[in-house]
Amino acid sequence: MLIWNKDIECASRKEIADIQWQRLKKTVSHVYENVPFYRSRLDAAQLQPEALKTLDDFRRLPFTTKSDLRDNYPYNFFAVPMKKVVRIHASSGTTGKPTPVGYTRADLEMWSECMARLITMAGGTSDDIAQISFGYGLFTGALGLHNGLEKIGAAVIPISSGNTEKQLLVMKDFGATILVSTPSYALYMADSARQMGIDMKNLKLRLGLFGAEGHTSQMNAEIESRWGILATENYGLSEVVGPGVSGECSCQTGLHINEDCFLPEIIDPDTGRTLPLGEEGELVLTTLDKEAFPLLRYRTKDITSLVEGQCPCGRTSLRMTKVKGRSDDMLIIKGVNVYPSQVESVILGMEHISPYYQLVVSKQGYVDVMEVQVEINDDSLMERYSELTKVEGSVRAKLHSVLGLDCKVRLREPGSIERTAGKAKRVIDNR
Ligand code: DLL
Repeated sequence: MLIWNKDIECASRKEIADIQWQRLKKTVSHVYENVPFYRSRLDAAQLQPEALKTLDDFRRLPFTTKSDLRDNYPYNFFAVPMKKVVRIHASSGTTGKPTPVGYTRADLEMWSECMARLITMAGGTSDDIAQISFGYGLFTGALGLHNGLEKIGAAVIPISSGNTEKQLLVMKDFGATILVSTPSYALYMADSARQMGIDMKNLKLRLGLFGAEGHTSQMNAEIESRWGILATENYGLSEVVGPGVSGECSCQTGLHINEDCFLPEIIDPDTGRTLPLGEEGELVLTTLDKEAFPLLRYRTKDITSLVEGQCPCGRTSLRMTKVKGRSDDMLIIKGVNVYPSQVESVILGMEHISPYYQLVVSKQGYVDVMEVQVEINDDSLMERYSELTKVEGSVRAKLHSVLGLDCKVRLREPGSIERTAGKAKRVIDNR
């Protein structure tokens, strides 16, 4: 199995901690000198750079949140003069203004190094032809993978997202071996391929590099079986770098974190208290090797846990488990906490149900009500009322037994839930 950067990816825990400590000191001095926001925060906490004595002291640093970035819109978090910035992306905020993030030439090099490691660990090589079906633009997904794939010597097809028929034609005729997209778009493309009568056996596709949204292992298995490929996932966020924070190797034992560049920790999202290794909570990341847009203890809002121990692939890095959801996507229905991913794991693989779903949340009086809308996979069922009732009942019963929650279920016709070429919208909140 190929390893892109063995010295780092297979380093001992002590070696990694030493690198992290050296880089942390540098980062804290850099932001103290160049970002007024951090200078005043660190002064207020009496944490001038020289106050940090060991790596563990990073837990005393103040958190950074999305709203801090918004308050400093557009460029007050940039730690270098614009003269040194060579790229600007922005986070895909669904509301309000996008948050710009900047990269120096060295940042772009670090980013593609991180991507090269993740692509190689998933099994990508210079023999591959990679179709990038993420939207190019302010979104970091497309160019992040693009640069990493070129770095390892793969041939990149920068087709961007949308126009699914053309995607499939190009995939077949150009002989793409790797697909880069969101998992939900990969699923939709597989459906479209079936409708177009494309036989997957005539495609050369062998590997998926999926990311930018959460999906359950059940959904991953569904994508793997429809395409007949190995589907791996990678994780990241624009504020911290874009894709490149972590990714799965072909053993699929969790997402290896590029720990020499991103220092991870898990906190209790309510109290901010650091949680022990293995416990589930909010991922917080400190960048260790960024010039233009360094961040201290950035609260990602993503819920996951950290796993240590050597992976069968030989890498020694901490891994994160699949992201369960975002803390702000968690619904509280009749006092029960529900993540969309839990609903996904319940409905995936159920008879007559296709893997498309949406949760519609509304208020009835003072109570939050959740309707789970799922698509049936067989048109003819729509005419058989008694069978429909049976299917609906079994979905409701399964949701009840797994989530401990009685929710409304609405069966929808095949193809009626919106498909997207980007990130799927799982929750419609009408409250
Ligand atoms: O989605 C960066 C990215 C692009 C990662 C392509 C991987 C592949 P943003 O648009 O800023 O950046 O959105 C970041 O997306 O905080 C997570 O909530 C979610 N996310 C990204 N990757 C995963 C993943 C990119 N593998 C936000 N699993 C993050 C679950 C993910 N959620």
